[in-house]
Amino acid sequence: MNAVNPLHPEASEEALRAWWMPFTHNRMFKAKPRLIASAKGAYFTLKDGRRLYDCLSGLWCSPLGHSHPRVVEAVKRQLDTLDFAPSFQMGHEPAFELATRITQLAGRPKDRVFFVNSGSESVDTALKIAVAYHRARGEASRTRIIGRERGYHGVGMGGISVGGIAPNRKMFAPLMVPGVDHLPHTYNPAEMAYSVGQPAWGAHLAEDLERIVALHDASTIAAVIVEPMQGSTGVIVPPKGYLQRLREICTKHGILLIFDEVITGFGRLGTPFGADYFGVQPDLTTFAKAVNNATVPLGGVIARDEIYQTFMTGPEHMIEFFHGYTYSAHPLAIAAGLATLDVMADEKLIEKAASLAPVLERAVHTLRGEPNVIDIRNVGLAAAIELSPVAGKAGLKAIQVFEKAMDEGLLVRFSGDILAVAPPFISSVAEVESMVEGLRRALRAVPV
Ligand code: PXG
Ligand code: PLP
Repeated sequence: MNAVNPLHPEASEEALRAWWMPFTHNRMFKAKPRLIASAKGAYFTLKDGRRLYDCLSGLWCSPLGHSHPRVVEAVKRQLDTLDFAPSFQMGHEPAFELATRITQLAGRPKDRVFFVNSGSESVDTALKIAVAYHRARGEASRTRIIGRERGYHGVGMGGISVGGIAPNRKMFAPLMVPGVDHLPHTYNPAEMAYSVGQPAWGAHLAEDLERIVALHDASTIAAVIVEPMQGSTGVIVPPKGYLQRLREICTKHGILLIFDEVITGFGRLGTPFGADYFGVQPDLTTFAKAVNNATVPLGGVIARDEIYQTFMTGPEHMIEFFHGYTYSAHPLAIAAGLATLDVMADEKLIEKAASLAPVLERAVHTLRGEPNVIDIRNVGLAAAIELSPVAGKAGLKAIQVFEKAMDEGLLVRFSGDILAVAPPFISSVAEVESMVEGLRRALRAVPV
């Protein structure tokens, strides 16, 4: 039972037994663990001493790099002042300040922010706001939510219901929210493989929303939820004009448009939000991850003022929205958020992401023609490389490249047979370029 791992003699099977790890091949991992000891800037240091460039900014969440001194300092200071504050019927000032700063960054200073602790909670919260909003307006029949194939909206019951990734859904069918339908995803390799940035083909796929509205009737539909760019499924970039068309159809039928900006929020596309990049404004925005560089869990929902005002009716002694989490607006998470937004502004990191985006774009598309590569996609400071699968063993090819990339000093992300990269904004041009060269060597090291 207590087999000793030669790389990590301390990591006996027994020592690794108890933690049931999330979204991980637990048995493979525990047979050959990869243990992170520390992180600084754009690099992780493993327990065995190896140093890895953090190609995905953690899990898309640490654009400032790890342990940014100003974020660390802010959290330490907060810890000495106020470690926890109840947010039910009490409040602490920094949370109000961060909410204001987020609405300013979003260019929607009248909007309101509801704080939660993760992207999954932000999605479930947004869905509840959408359904309750229509009910408060006297349109209680609007309950249906439209998600999208290949969408990832976290792992809450609402999120998996509107999400479109089969393995995340199939085991949990009886737990899913009823009354959900899905738009088709927009990926079509025959029409868009190797597109540089947004594909030119595919705006017409938004017309499927009209078909769904015709099927169910607009009076039954509360909201449409989409990621502006589908991140988790492997950087599927919306076709030019597609999101504009979704917006038009939603407006026409009184349907709320929710952008899930858990990945695209706070600079990943080189603009504050994906909404800014694509020039389309939603009614509700979910965010998490980069809002506070992931130093302490934090997420939230940005709501148009009109949505908030719709709840502010009824007797004043009544709670307007029966929802919230023990840790909503946790002081440590809020402190990290304020410091993160300060650093982003002072170090012009969103502009930095915008300036690195063409560097990544140019470099990553040079991988076309390398072994196993069947598509390359990019937008902002994010890219995906899709690999041809090993026959009958989906996902294996990506694991092989992932391991070779580790030998090259790179921690990349894979999901299915797709590799994803989204480097920290603090990266240099040389780091982004050498990441791609390391990936090239990793690709060449794996048999076709
Ligand atoms: N919505 C979107 C659009 C996301 O990308 C969530 C909701 C859920 O957030 P939480 O904080 O509950 O995990 C996400 C999370 C990956 C990867 O490798 C992506 C996510 C999480 C972990 C890994 O692509 N997205
Ligand atoms: N379960 C129980 C028994 C609880 O008392 C609470 C919160 O009070 C929860 C779940 C929800 O926890 P959280 O507010 O951290 O989401």
